[in-house]
Amino acid sequence: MKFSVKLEEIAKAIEEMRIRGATPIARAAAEALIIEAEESRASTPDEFIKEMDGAARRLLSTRPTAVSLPNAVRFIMFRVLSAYRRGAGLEDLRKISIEAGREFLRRVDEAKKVIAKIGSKRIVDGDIILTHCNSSAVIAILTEAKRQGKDIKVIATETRPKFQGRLTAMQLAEAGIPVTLIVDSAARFFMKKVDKVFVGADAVASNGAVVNKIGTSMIALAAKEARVRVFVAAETYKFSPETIIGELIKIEERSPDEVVSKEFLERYPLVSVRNPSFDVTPPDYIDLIITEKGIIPPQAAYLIIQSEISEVGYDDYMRYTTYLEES
Ligand code: RUB
Repeated sequence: MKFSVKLEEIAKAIEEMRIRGATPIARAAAEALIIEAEESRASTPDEFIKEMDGAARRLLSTRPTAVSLPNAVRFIMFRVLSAYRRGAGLEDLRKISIEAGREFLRRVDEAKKVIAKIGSKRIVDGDIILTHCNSSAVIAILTEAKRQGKDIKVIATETRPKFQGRLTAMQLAEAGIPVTLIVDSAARFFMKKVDKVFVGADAVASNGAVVNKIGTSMIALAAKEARVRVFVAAETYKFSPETIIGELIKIEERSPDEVVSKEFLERYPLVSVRNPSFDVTPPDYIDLIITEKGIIPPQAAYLIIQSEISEVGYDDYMRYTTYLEES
């Protein structure tokens, strides 16, 4: 498969989590495809499509759970392949790829602003908010609430094993928001003091189930027990179209080295480590999902997916989905 060194660098950065979080991953994928199109040396439409296709497949192979990644790739490749099928020439295909990539990035940035505005309305003066992992959508909501002059406090879980909660604590502190960092297993201990839980999403299924950092479902369970409302911030490009035809979202399992050292495992061969990176929170444990199209109950996730698909037409959308799955 032929694609540029730059694209390989971006793919590696996603794999190794130097670029992480559903939105940054989607942005990086769109940027990588723009660069691939800009710098392509292909001399025919066939060669160009082959190169873009190789690039798309490499990006898709990096991390399996964040649906924002296939949705970003699909947004761009769907438009390029449709033009190719209509007989577009090389320069047109290049232009269409770049423009589609830029359009996706514009939508991502716009969605973040709208979500920050809509989500911040759900926060009132004095709220204590618990969050898990590091979601750029949640950070945007909390910093917007702070900008509006609301006096809020945040409890952030450290998020083992990669400690993304430290990033959250740093980013919120820089925005002037007081943060208490806790170990993940202290979430239920503190839940009595919490007014609202805000988390991000890597994927939203058509039944409203939310896939997010491992531990999210336990936090949602503790929140339900304590009658604390759970809000999920999820741009519409995190909704999974495949789930309407019964596909399950793949949960990434990462290396045991993130949990214990190789030496430890060598010393104790009877010990094994499991390291799933995400879990599924059922819709019953989620109060509302905040999207850039408005706030919805999780049960309305199907409608969001349907409206995304109807923008390009169901048949074409699904045809391209199948095409990607064959990769
Ligand atoms: C990140 C994570 C985040 C979502 C949403 O996991 O679970 O909550 O991706 O993030 P990881 P955002 O660190 O393994 O990528 O709101 O920025 O899209």
